[in-house]
Amino acid sequence: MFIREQFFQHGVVFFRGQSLSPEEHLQFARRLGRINVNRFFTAIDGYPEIAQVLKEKDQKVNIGEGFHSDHSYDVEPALGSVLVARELPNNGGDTLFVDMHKAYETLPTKLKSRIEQMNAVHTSSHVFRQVGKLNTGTAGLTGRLGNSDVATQVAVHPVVITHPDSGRKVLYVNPGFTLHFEGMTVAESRPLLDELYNHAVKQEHVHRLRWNLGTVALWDNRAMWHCALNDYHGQRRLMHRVTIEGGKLSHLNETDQLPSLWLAADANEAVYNPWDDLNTSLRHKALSFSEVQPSKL
Ligand SMILES: O=C(O)CCC(=O)C(=O)O
Ligand SMILES: [Fe+2]
Repeated sequence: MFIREQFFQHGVVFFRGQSLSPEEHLQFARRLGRINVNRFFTAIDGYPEIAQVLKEKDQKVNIGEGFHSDHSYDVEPALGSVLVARELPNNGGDTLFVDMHKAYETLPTKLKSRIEQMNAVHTSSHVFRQVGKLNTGTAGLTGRLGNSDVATQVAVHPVVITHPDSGRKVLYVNPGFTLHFEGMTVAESRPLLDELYNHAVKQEHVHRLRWNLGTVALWDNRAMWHCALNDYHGQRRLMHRVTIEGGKLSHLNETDQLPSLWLAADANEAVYNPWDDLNTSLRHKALSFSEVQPSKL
């Protein structure tokens, strides 16, 4: 289908002025693959396959404020998601997308060859196990994210993947879920990860989506990062998300080795913080550049 081609070419596709019912939302997503039921997100009433992405008026924390690729901690990361805007603040609440195919393409040749054979370890625990701790009443994530006890996923993926559908090379590390390079500690991995992340958020790789009611975004998790701006305190924002199952990105996770054995000695102390210096500066850098409009159908 035409949309599929555009989707794999651009990594993200936006549709304006839609009025999808929850059933139509699911039907559209099913055209691209099987539905993934998210372990951590609260579902909307009556639709276990539709995750609610919500920030209430009196809440300060939103979902997805740091740049990330959903599900990179899975051995078979999700293909992508279809997000529908149901209730929006009067201003703010945009979503940024970073084209990781372009980020790879524009890396200096020396850096490309340095990372070509490297692998990276991705986990869910350093992100979602904290949700319990953040559940400090309405200001936290109570009722929105849960199940922190099943945040045990560990996966190792090549730093440069060949995209299973487009066949193009993509830089596949992200500030949310990538913990360290294989064979290096979290601390040792920091400088190179930071260098790659700072390169990724350059002007020519960033798209900014200003939502309207009924806007639908379809993004490819293997080819894009995204980040939900949290600049609308005091207003409600409600999105519905349907996620589509993906597949393996390499043969790396097929060994008999227990996933936990990939983990570096300092992996358990790692705690994700979307407001730390790195994540804050990546957002600022991307924002100062983000007037580039995404391709539209
Ligand atoms: O609310 C958004 O714009 C995106 C939030 C997010 O990270 C997600 O739905 O995966
Ligand atoms: Fe996300």
